[in-house]
Amino acid sequence: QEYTGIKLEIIQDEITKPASEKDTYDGVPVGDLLSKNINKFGGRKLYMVAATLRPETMYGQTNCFVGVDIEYGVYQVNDKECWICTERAAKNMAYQGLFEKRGEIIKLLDLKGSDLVGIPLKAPLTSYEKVYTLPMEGVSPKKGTGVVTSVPSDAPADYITLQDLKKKHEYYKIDLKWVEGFEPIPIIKTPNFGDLAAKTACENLKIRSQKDKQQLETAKEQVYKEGFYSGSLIVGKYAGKSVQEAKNIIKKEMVEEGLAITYCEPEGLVISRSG
Ligand code: ZZB
Repeated sequence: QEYTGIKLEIIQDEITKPASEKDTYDGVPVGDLLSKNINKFGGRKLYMVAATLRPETMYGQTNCFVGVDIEYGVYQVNDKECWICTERAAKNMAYQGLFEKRGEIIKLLDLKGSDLVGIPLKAPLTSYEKVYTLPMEGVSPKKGTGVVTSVPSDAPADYITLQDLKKKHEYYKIDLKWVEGFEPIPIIKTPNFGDLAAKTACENLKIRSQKDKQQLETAKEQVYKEGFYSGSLIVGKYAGKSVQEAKNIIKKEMVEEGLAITYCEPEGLVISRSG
């Protein structure tokens, strides 16, 4: 399976500001563990690396998802960058030559998804200036990087999770500011599902929450098909092009500009979101 790894840059100023000025998640100042260990990163920029099969949808990112109980690491890439992902993904990356020494990982810090919730990020191509890291129940530690970038216009699970978080922000212990005002952005036009395909699919199938796993699988398949075979972009440099045409061009450009990487997962080890 070939994914595009999208680099979402952690806004460092927000991490290093005094704890008293920070939002909190579950009673802890946002990014507390990172800020306490900031010297370990040697001034390198920190990126969350999200695995996607839909690089052409990056215009529609509204947030980033992690699993709160998933274990992540901060991995040294070179003298300028550190990436945050699961250890499993970091090892795959090392074997693919994405780090300085092939086959070798340098882990600078262990952390859990809950240590990342609330962190603001700069995401490539989207029109939101900053997006927040939020909790999602269905994130698999065994797929991709364990980090998911959220495109609620075209990914049913992302759409319903964002709705869930807005409705039940207290239950999920998140600050309303992290979700309020983040609406799905129409980026791809389709003949049967309109320009917010994920919303249409969730409504058609009467999906109410992120716990409707089976229905979400069905919605995902429908939206993948509709987008891939009949969708065309309505935003960005390639507006007017079909999804099929634009997908690889956009991916290639993002990789060339250092905004993304190609990340491959060994076949046979891929476990679907439904487990
Ligand atoms: C952005 C995006 C936009 C995605 C879209 C999908 C869609 P699949 O098809 O099951 O292999 N994803 C990536 N990693 C994980 C993970 N560890 N746990 C849960 N979900 C994960 O799934 C690949 C997609 O699932 C990825 O592509 C990512 O979401 C998410 F408009 O990235 B995608 C109709 C789907 N549309």
